[in-house]
Amino acid sequence: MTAPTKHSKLVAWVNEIAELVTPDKVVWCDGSQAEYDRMIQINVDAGVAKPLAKRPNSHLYLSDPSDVARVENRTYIASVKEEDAGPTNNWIDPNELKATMTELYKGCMKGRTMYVIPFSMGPVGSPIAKIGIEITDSEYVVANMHIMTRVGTKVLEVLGDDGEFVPCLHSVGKPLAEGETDNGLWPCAPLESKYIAHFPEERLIWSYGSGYGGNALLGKKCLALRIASVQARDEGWLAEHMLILKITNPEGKAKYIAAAFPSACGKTNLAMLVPTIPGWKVETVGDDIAWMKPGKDGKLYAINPEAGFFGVAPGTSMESNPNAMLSIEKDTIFTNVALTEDGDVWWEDIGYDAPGKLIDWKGNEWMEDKGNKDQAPAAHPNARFTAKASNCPSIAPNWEDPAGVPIDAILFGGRRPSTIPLIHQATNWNHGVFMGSIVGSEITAAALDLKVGSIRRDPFAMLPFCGYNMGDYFAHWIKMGENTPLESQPKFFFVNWFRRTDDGAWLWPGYGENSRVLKWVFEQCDGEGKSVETPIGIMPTIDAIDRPEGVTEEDMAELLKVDVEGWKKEIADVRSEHYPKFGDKLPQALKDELEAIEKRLG
Ligand code: O2Y
Ligand code: MN
Repeated sequence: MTAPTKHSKLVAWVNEIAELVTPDKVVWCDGSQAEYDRMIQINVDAGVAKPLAKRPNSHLYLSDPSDVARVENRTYIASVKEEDAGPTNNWIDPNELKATMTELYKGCMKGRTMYVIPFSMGPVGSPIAKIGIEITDSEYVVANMHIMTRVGTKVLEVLGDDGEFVPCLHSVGKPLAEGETDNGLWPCAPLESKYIAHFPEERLIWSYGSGYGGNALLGKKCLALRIASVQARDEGWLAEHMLILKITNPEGKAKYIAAAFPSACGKTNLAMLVPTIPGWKVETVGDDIAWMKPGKDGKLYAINPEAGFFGVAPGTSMESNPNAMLSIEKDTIFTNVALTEDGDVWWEDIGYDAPGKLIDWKGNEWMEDKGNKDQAPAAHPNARFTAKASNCPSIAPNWEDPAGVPIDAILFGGRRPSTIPLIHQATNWNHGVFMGSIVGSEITAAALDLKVGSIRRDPFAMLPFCGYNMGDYFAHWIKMGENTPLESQPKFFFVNWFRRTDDGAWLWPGYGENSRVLKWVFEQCDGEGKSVETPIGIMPTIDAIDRPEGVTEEDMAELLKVDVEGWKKEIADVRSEHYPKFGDKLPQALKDELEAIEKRLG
């Protein structure tokens, strides 16, 4: 196929890769519906995808049991200097890694088609958007990229003859012999030859051996976070693991909130929240990634670089997230959920019992056995839906505004059963950066490296996604504050929906009731909330947030208490365990914040 572009650098790269990976043919993707349908049909014919009778234009894929999630221990930041990857990333010398991977790539697309996917992260042509070109041998990846990004000819038009793009090379690492097909099996390579590699100085991504999610849809975590975070540092903006939501009060005044939470804290649920407070509206701009750039007025303007949701299915129900459930009624790719006899999907905590005999994510027959607490789940815990943002009933009408939306507030949060109150606010930008730097969730089940009850710190929820030294990343955040006029700065908050009583019961109902907390955030942005200064920051007065049903005055007092002893332990942990990891890269401004809060706690 001749290249549909005169971009000589792009054409040369595509030819160079084709020579290395020796596919049977090369196809340039145009982003059309016909192309999407073709990709799915190829997979259906090969037995790796099933049409779902109950959901129009929707399909089920079951992956190989070894290829079910991002592989952090096979993910590398191959910066020229090891120090630039920092203490929180895996590093291999880039020349060594390229040599290893080049050997793996040799002939790896034999028997397959090599697809060239031009894609835009962000509305095509937006001044905040970036263009990537993904080469892949996976039809599943092409179809998912159609949903998650903007793909095709229009992207090549914006790229022109010499525009900048991020080359993203992907292979499942499973060449086919003459006449061989996938024959119902998800193609991938064994764990020890999987590599998810980032070359930050070259703005280059190489992925080998996995066909799943963040390992293979290279626009998402690889480009929009790891490589973009490096671009953002160099160009003076922010690439963040944050949802973006629009909240409108009963008078019709709107504000925009970005929020960072570690995995499994309900980011997608918050982005699609249905408020319980009358007259208030929440709309979705994005559920996972925010790119924020200073506008002419000094404010940060954010776009969601993605065009879809790659959401976790288990736990998603009409109760926890009705907007997500409605988004996936059609045009959806499901991965590793269970299949019902009548051609629908099912997963744990979908809100109703399994309707009879299922096929589980491993392809075996499965009957729900409620008496058996040890029954293996029907859906893999990291099973996913890939759904178009435009199919989401709560999508904000301006979610694709190329100029972005002005950010009024930034939230951080984690799963913290004790100590951290329902909400507190930073007194200034640097205090906000301090809050972001200590984000984490409590370990509730034995993990390899951490004991139950300890805090797994995940600064800014960027631990697996920062493409450079996290100490330098903190410094970049501090610098962004210095460059943002005080009156244009967003307000920073720390929220915690996950407080429990001593008996383990939830103190706060969460979900739609979180709108009560967002209302206080809204009011604080206007300087109208009822608040009080405390040693840990600004907090709501006891009557500032309306109590939902079931939350007593005592519960509220507990939720808004400053647990001085707990905080002293928290801060001691930051001083002795967390901050030392960053050595002399830790900015002085954060050392100052640490000292200041220590002093305030007495
Ligand atoms: O396991 C994967 O490959 C997906 S990870 C993911 C997907 C969507 C949004 N966020 C995440 C994440 O790990 O933060
Ligand atoms: Mn995420």
